[in-house]
Amino acid sequence: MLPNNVETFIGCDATYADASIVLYGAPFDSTTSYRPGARFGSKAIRGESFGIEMYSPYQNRDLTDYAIFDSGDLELCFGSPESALNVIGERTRTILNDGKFPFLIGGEHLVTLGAVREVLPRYPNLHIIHFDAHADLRDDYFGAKLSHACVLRRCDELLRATEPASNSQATFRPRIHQFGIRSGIREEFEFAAKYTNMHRFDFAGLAETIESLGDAPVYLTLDLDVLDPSAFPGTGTPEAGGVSFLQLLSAIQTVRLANVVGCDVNELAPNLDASGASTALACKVVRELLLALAK
Ligand SMILES: [Mn+2]
Repeated sequence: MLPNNVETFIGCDATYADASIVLYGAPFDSTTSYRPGARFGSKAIRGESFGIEMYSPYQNRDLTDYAIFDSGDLELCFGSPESALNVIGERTRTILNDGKFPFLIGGEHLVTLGAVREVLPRYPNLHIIHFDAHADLRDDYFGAKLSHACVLRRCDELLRATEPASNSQATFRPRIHQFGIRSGIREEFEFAAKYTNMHRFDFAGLAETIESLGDAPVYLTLDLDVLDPSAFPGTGTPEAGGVSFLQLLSAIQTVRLANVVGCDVNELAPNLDASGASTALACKVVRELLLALAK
């Protein structure tokens, strides 16, 4: 008897029954507005994860200490964003129904919507923490409502559709908290001023935001292009002026203090960085997030 050739993210080989965290990949980039390649992100992260260690000297924690299951990549229709979102949603729902933590790896940023559609009904008081270079608050992108440039706008619609009546205009409290944002059209920034808690350029204000949330459930969506392109060039829409890897690690340690109920990491396009350093960085971000969120 020989084992099957089954590749997982390094150190994530628990059985599904035992696992508290479930990884799932969404290899989808059909709405990417500039340079494609994020469809290869989840597979590259899984494959290259064997180039990093399971142990984190930052956290003194090791992936072997936790039960994490990697369910592999979903099969998604590249020609139909709605179909792809449905498949992502089905997998998210299964993971949540089984009492486990959904950890999605993109893919482009639109994949987040598939997960949030399922996490929100379970946690009606959900807040979203959003790390990104881009506001992603366009109402449409050349007429398309389902685009990675609109994903937080679609999430905002979902959140505000479930807003309790007590949260009236006068006392409105945003439930989308954005950090690192340094790109968008004027209308997105005007929208953010009204409806989201946007912090430009870096993570200033993150600790205060997390503290204000208390025990409220939080979904973390991490677009890796929040990083400076000097550290992370392998992405479809690089924006100069981003945060450092160490700043991002520090922010992850802050988010850890929140009641995080699901997360995703997206927008690695491994083909756009021939050195492989962007993929190696993404692997390390996934490891650090897993270790920070594992119970
Ligand atoms: Mn982005």
